[in-house]
Amino acid sequence: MKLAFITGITGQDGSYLSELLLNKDYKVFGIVRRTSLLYSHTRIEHIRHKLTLRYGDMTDTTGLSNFIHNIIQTHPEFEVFEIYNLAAQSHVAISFEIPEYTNDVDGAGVLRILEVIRTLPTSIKNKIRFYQAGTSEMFGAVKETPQNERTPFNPVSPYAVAKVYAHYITRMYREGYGLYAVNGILFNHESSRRVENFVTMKIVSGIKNILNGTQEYIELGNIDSKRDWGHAKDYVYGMWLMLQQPHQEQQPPEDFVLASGKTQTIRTFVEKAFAFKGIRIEWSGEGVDEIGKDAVTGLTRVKINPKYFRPCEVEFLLGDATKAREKLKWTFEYDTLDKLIEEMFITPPHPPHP
Ligand code: NAP
Ligand code: G4F
Repeated sequence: MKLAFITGITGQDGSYLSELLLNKDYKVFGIVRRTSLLYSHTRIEHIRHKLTLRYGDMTDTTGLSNFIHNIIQTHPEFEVFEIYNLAAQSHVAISFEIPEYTNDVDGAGVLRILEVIRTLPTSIKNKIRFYQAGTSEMFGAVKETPQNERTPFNPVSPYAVAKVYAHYITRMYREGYGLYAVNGILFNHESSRRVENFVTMKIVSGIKNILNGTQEYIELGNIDSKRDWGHAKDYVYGMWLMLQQPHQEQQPPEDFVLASGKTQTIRTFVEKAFAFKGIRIEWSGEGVDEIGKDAVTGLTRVKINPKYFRPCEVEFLLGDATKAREKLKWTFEYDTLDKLIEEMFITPPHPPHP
């Protein structure tokens, strides 16, 4: 029996990873947070009946520990138990507003899980594999281009600083205690399941609203930063591959970058997304006064609003995933921004319920 526990199971990546693992015959467990709304798990509603969910929170050691122990005790015959730590306050701009909470969840939360694993009996611990959801944001004000597994980190947000802590504590538990614990360093990945406060979905839904007459224009912050975008479905496959590396004492598992190897500005994303709906955007003005107009109608469709600027910005990201391609044989289906944009437009945000 193969077991998997996913923190962050209700998130974009958690939903795709759950689908992948269920298709591979894993028994999948996850924690969900208690909220005042009864049902806010729209991304996993279609597979909910196949999942074992329990309330939990990355800030609550007891709950995490009880759940992990309970899974092990009720499945004594398990062959392998993979733990994917995807839970995070994952919004960079919001991390400047709630830095302490972000640190607690994204940084200390990882340590809480690692400690639970470390203190298990050796015979059990040896069958556990741990994945930590690291991020290209850790490269921050980048020190070299493209960024790979050897590029030094230079984080510039509370989110990224917490993730750097998570990266090193995961590595330390691997090197110091021999845990099978790996860091994925994943560049931006999006999908039709992305929420609208990330820039890609904000643009896609803004365009949909403009076309149905409920919105006049999209307000954005820095449109000249560059991102290396892929599709979440391809990236969760890479996470799974990272936990399938051979495990020998002399050869501990390794960390991997997942990236598309292409970088584009937010401005290009805007132009391509409008172009997908047959609208050409013409830019005029400068700085906060810059606007994007529909080249045919002359109507303003994009404005700059400084409220979306960040105290520190990651201006440029471009990943080099050579190691993952060569060692893990990782491949990705969504190899152009156009394909990604098309998927974001045409697929309904919530998978149909059974
Ligand atoms: P997401 O959609 O924001 O999902 C985050 C998940 O974490 C949600 O399930 C959320 O639960 C959960 N969560 C948040 N705070 C929690 C807490 N205190 N306790 C327990 N669960 C909590 O993020 P994603 O895009 O799927 O990303 C998954 C992971 O990869 C994150 O760690 C993110 O930082 C990292 N990452 C993402 C990208 C990317 O481009 N998407 C790139 C690199 C790394 P609720 O549904 O209750 O909010
Ligand atoms: O879509 P974003 O908010 O994503 P960001 O900051 O790159 O973070 C995402 O990718 C990381 C991997 O590198 C993950 F670790 C993280 O969890 C998350 O998934 O912003 C992208 C860019 C930024 O430069 C931002 O300043 O778009 C710029 N931007 C311009 N206007 C905007 C907006 N971002 C948002 N969210 N909203 C705007 O209105």
